[in-house]
This record gives sequence, structure tokens and C-alpha cells, in this order.
Amino acid sequence: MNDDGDVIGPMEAQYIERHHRHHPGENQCSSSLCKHIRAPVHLVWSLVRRFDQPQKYKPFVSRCVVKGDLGIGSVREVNVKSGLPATTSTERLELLNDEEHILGIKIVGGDHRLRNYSSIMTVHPEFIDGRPGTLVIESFVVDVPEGNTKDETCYFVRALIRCNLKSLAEVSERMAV
Ligand code: A9S
Repeated sequence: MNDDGDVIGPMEAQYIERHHRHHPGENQCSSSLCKHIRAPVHLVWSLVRRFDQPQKYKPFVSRCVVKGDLGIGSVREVNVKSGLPATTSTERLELLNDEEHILGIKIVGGDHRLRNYSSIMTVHPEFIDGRPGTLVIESFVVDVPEGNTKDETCYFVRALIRCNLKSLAEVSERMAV
């Protein structure tokens, strides 16, 4: 895998085929990123699964408040740090599978331009240099905003996700020491 998270291995492709199939419409874009983390899968999953605390690893999130019992359908209000083209995002928990390590989220509101954004994150155990590691795959589908191209939209979202995954790796690897 190169450092911008492109899928290049057979394992990634197989997981993407199984869990990350989006059906983008004509005016939507969709992509997926991978990240290999030098920390065990239970540790990485313990961070990813916390719908109520994305700020545990997402560098852009300044605050998050959840309404509901953290079950499927719960909604979180996310505030993001200054300097981004947005301040808030309202997001719903669509899927949380602690057996297969799958997290599904939809963005349902906010003062940003990502409409109908839906993402899937899966984490998979692997070995890196003979030590327990984790392959994280994150995929999304989103509307292409008026006035933007598919490439611009894909580039923008991939850049944000790449930052999230880089931070997830740093936080996980620090905890794994
Ligand atoms: O947080 C994620 O999992 C992924 C993304 C793409 C979140 C993006 C974001 O929170 C900002 C960082 C605020 C950027 C939203 C929803 C819109 C933005 O413009």
C-alpha cells in the first residue's frame, strides 16, 4: 500500500469487495483508503467503535455530543476545529458490528457541503514484520456538490480521511507501546 492509502494488495481488494461496495449514482463519487497500523486489532477497534468520541483520534473534531443510547440510529453532533470549510456535522450510526469490526455512518446534516455522505470502516487483523497489526479500510460515497467535479470532491474527502487514518495509526501505535 502506498502512503496515500490506495488499495494495491489482494487482501485489501478482497475485504473491499465484501464490505465496501457502494453504488454511487451519476452525480456521486466513491472511493476507499487503506491504512496498515502497527497495533493489535482489538486496540484499533476500541478507538474506531466509539461513535460518541470521534475526537479520540480524529484531528479535526473539537467536540461531539450524542443523543440516544449509542444504539443503531443514534445521532451525534460533531463540532470541528476552525480553519475547515465547516463548523458542524450531524451524523447517524448506521452499523456497528463488534464481531466483524464494521462501522457504518451517514452524515445527515451540518453546515458543510458533503451531502448524502455515507462511510464504512472495517478493521482486519494482520501481521506486520511478524507482529500483530491491523489493516483499516475506510470507504465512502458522497454527492458531488454543485460547482465541483467528481475528482475535486474525491480528492477533498480522501485528504480528510487520510488525515483521520494517519492520526488513528499514531494514537493506536502510541497505546500499543
Ligand atoms: O470525519 C470523517 O469521518 C470524514 C469526513 C470527510 C469528515 C469531514 C467533515 O467533518 C469536515 C472535517 C468538517 C470537513 C465534514 C463532515 C465536512 C467537511 O467539510
